[in-house]
Amino acid sequence: GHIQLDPGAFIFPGMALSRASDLLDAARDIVRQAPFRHLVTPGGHRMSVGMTACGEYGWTSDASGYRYTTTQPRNGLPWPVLPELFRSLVEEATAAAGFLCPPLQSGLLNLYRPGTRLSLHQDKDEEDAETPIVSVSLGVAATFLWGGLDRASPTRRLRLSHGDVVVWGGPSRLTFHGVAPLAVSSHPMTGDCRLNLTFRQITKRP
Ligand code: MD5
Ligand code: FE
Repeated sequence: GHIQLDPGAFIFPGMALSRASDLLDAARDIVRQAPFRHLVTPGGHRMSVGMTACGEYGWTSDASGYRYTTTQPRNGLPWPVLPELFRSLVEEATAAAGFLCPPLQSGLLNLYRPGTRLSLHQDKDEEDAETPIVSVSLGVAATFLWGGLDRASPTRRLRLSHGDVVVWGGPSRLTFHGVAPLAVSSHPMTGDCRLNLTFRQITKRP
């Protein structure tokens, strides 16, 4: 079963559950090659989310702005390879949502600890404003904020739990969204953390 949030936006509760431990192993392997870091926004704020990436492109932020890079800013090396396990899950999820699977050019890993939050934003640093993004939630459950196409639109609060997969594309691709501060809680696979994986196409013509 699935929950439709809006046209083109779906939650698939538990879709990744049976693969969670393999997904976490693959994520740990990526983090060994490209450790989490706290990026600074162009406005000078240190983000509370720990971030890293895999695949052809990784998302970076600093004083000069937000952008995708093909190398890790800290050492100039390519981002770690995007694991096949991630690809197959994304293919399954996009098909279930009725989308064609986009060329997967980036996997972003977001680490939440107690109190970590992500303020309301649009994902608009990708060149195509319609291709779907897929996200996988692992570990401690979070309250997800789902707004509309204007920053001032009312927001719905939704729970994203371990193993839940979200797909949003088409008319919902530029919806404002965020994550409320993570509660102090514990999960057998991640301790007090939540790990969120998001998968994206970055360039229009890869
Ligand atoms: C996260 N990540 O949980 C969040 C939300 C990001 C980002 O926003 O840009 O890395 S991912 C889950 C998500 C995003 C957009 C829409 C919906 C879910 N949704 O329709 O429920 O780290
Ligand atoms: Fe986002």
